[in-house]
Amino acid sequence: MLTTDKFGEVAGHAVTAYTIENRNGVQLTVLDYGATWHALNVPTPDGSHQNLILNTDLAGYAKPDGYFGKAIGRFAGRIGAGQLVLDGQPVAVPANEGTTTLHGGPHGFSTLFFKADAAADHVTFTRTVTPETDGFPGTLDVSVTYTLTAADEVVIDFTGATDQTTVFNPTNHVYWNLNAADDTIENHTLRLAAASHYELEPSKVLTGAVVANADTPYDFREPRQLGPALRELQTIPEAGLDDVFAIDDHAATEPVAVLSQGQRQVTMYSARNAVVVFTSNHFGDELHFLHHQSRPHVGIAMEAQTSAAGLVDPGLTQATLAAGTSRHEQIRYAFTY
Ligand code: FUC
Repeated sequence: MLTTDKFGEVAGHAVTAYTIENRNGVQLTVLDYGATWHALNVPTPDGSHQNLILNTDLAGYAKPDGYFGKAIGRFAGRIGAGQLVLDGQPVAVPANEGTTTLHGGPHGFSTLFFKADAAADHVTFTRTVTPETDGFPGTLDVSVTYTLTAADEVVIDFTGATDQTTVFNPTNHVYWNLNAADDTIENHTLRLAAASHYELEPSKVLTGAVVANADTPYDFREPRQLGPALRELQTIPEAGLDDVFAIDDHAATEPVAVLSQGQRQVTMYSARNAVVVFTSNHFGDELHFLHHQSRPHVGIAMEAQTSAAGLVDPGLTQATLAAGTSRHEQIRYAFTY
């Protein structure tokens, strides 16, 4: 079942919210601004609903950081100055974090208005992103489809088709908080199919070095509570996780990440070779959420993507999309509540 509501206005553009409800009473709400995942309301034992993701209002979504529930592209994660090489040529792209291009730069997908095509169980957002739009080469036809299945899964399908060689490395920046009360994610348990992660420069671009996770706070190959791991990381400047995990080779039926708290669980499937895990480490009063007080570790983002390691090692999988080609990427989240 589909409901369409006026959500508000940003910079003179009307923003519409699309809510899909499945037969179990789960409600998925998405916005045409930033192709944003705004809410995942699950039924509670007392007959009401609870939202399992962090969300904000239009003023919050219009801020350049946070990326709450936003579609991210053309390139999820960080492209350091001079790192992008396409068809053997260095390509400059606009920076939005010092000299780094984060999450598609200042005019990435998260900032754009999309055309919506909504049905009973899915909403497709489409947009043509030109070099004039975001400063990346190639005119890219993008679609982002959110589907809520009867089996309680949210499936996000991204497609990109380009006329000139570019990059296509989309993700979604949803932050989870599965608690029934307003608490942090320190009581959540995480499993991550990753034997290693990438070393980062202080600017958080990759050095190219790979670090084994065994016997470190980064080892989530067996389910582990986040609180103790985050406490071990309080001595580093990030004071938590903001890391690029190298996902182990896995079958399509194998999840890349499992997050749980009590009987609530989110299981994430992706064919790609990296997940960035970010635990909202320095969140404070500058942010405003509809159902949570902003504070460190109020949410966890698990961003499935193609590793930025391809930018520093040409031998690794690249996010390149060749001229005249298209690609489909999918992230699937199965949940219990
Ligand atoms: C993640 C992080 C970044 C940033 C953003 C909001 O992708 O890697 O550091 O803070 O989220």
